[in-house]
Amino acid sequence: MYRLYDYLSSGNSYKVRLLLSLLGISYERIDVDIIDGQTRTAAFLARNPNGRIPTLELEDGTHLWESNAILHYLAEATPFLPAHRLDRARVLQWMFFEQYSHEPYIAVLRFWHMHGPMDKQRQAQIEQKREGGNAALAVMQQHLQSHDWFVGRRMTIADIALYAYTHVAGDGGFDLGNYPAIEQWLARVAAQPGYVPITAGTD
Ligand SMILES: N[C@@H](CCC(=O)N[C@@H](CS)C(=O)NCC(=O)O)C(=O)O
Repeated sequence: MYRLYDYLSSGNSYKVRLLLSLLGISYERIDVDIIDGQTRTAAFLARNPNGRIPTLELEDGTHLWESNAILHYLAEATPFLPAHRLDRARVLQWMFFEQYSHEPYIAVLRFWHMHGPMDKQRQAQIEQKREGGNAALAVMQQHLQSHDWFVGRRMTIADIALYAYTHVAGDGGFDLGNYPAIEQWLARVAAQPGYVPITAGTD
């Protein structure tokens, strides 16, 4: 059975929980308190030298980390990863976009709002984070005005990667009311059989 090193409010971890649930795969969830530094212990660093969740322990005891790499691994040979070469590359395109142009703004602002402290150094970066996040949301809005999904005609791991922090962007002060096509896409994702909310683990 897979073992997921996890933290419930983490969107990166939620990507993995959501795909496992959509695929109907059961797993063991190990809670790692990222606020308490549990990702930086020697025992955890032996599993992931980068000291972050999500980290997935495979059935042979080896570990895989980086949320989007884990999604790619789990989605192999399922409808969540297209077979066609260009579609697969487009899935990666949106997943790289998520990590470089979306998550560093939207997830980081959410984390600062939720966990503080909002010190002077963070205050100085808020506007730049807000601009970056809104730029990413505008790119998504533009795509979703003429497409139901990010790649092809069904939900893929590109949608899961982008859904995780977009649906809770309001926690970081973003107004999704400015992005109606995104709101409609969020509802499509939430209507999928097997969908679980971000706060739902297996325990
Ligand atoms: N690029 C990584 C980011 C992972 C990440 O930033 N994880 C955070 C929680 S969302 C974490 O483990 N933070 C604890 C720490 O840095 O010690 C991924 O997509 O998995």
